[in-house]
Amino acid sequence: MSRLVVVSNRIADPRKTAAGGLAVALAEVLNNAGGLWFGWSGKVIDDAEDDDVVFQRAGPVTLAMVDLSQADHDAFYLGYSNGVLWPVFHYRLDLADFDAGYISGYRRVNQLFARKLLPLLKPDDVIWVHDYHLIPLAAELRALGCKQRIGFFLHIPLPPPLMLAAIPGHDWLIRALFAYDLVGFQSKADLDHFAGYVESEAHAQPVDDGRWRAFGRTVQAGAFPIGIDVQEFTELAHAPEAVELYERMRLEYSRRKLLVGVDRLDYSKGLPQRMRAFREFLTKNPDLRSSATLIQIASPSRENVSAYTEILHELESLCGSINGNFGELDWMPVRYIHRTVARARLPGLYRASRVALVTPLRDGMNLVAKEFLAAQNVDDPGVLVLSRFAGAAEQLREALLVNPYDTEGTAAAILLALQMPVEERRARHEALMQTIRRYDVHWWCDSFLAALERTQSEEKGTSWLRL
Ligand code: ADQ
Repeated sequence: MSRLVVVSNRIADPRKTAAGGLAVALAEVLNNAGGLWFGWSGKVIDDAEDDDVVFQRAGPVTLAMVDLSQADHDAFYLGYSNGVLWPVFHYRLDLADFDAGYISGYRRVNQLFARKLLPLLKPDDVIWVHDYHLIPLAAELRALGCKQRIGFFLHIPLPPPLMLAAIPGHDWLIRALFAYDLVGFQSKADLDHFAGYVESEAHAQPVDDGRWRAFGRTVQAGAFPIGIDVQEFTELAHAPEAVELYERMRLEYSRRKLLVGVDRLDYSKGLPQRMRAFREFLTKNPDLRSSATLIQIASPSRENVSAYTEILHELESLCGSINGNFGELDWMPVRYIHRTVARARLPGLYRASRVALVTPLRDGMNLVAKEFLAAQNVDDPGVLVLSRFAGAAEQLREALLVNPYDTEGTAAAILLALQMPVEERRARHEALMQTIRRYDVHWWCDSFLAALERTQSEEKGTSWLRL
């Protein structure tokens, strides 16, 4: 069997998956199959150029890590990845900083990764590259002669062709995707954007189902919606830490229904819009006011990127004014917590909540939506209010789908969710559970890797890939 090599910007010890999300999903694949996980160590040092790869053994997995210099970190990570690709891919051209220096730093780090990774590879390795930080990695590896199968998965959305075309160097970026054997997206919408872009901008020809030919090369692309480990998360909901939190919340909020939001504090998550919708709900339903409390957990994220400080202040001021205007001596409508909740406690919080508000303006998938469902009591489940702009909305049709820009519509959905009879809650929850069980994280890994294995091998010349 081939060895699996996973490459992602950040890596984590797969035996300790405290962070959730991508780290948990990748740990899952690697722990099962064993293999190599290559990425940035998280360390920024004065001069990383000649630094060696640091290895660490973590059960069946070898972690291989490189440090970044301050200049590379600033241009690659802060500048291009999070200052250009993250906002544009989340449809926020207004927040992108197209400083011309960033793209060369982005390319430099991808070249550094390729140079350091290449000597570690075995001939029949299968390489799986993750996310927007590393789009050109396969092209850089191919330029050094790498012939192994390489797959790429984009965890965030791909915007429509014209929006993509606003990025200076967009053609370079998308051409680099053709160095992969398989490119995976979270949703059909993202795949359609890819097809639209390559057909209109790169004059690519659709070859057959899911394959496109351009730049003298053929690439396979598909939608592989990421899932969670439903069984693991359900078990976590019954473990002591979650149960303890659940019981404490139930006691403290015995007279109220809880609404919950759990997000990284990011402008893509629609937090101010969510607060405005909740304010609208409180305004329109004075009789229900003191019977509902919204707990919003927003974990600190990328605090050295300026757009993030702005969203932090906006959210704080909205929560403050809602509590100031609607609060009573014995009731505050919003509890806003600017911290990460330990993964082991999250299911307790989800289970104690009647409603989850998962209302991003744009999201690749959103795993919180799936975790909330998995943590519910099947006899008395809560209701998922989900943005139609989350990748998860393509799959989770039985959730209450909302347009997060529509304050009144979202407020109406909150009311509906709080008043939904138990029979309807059960029926919706059962249908949603079927979907998340069927398309869980194991399905995601297996189907992506099987599709990568099936890709037809093609002469992987190196010359056309020079960017
Ligand atoms: P994220 O944008 O980080 O991930 P999401 O999928 O919602 O978003 O969450 C990832 C994980 O982080 C979840 O397991 C969640 O429990 C955890 N998490 C989020 N906020 C937290 C908090 N405040 N405290 C504790 N834990 C928290 C990116 C894409 C998503 C995509 C994932 C996986 O942006 O669209 O679903 O990758 O592909």
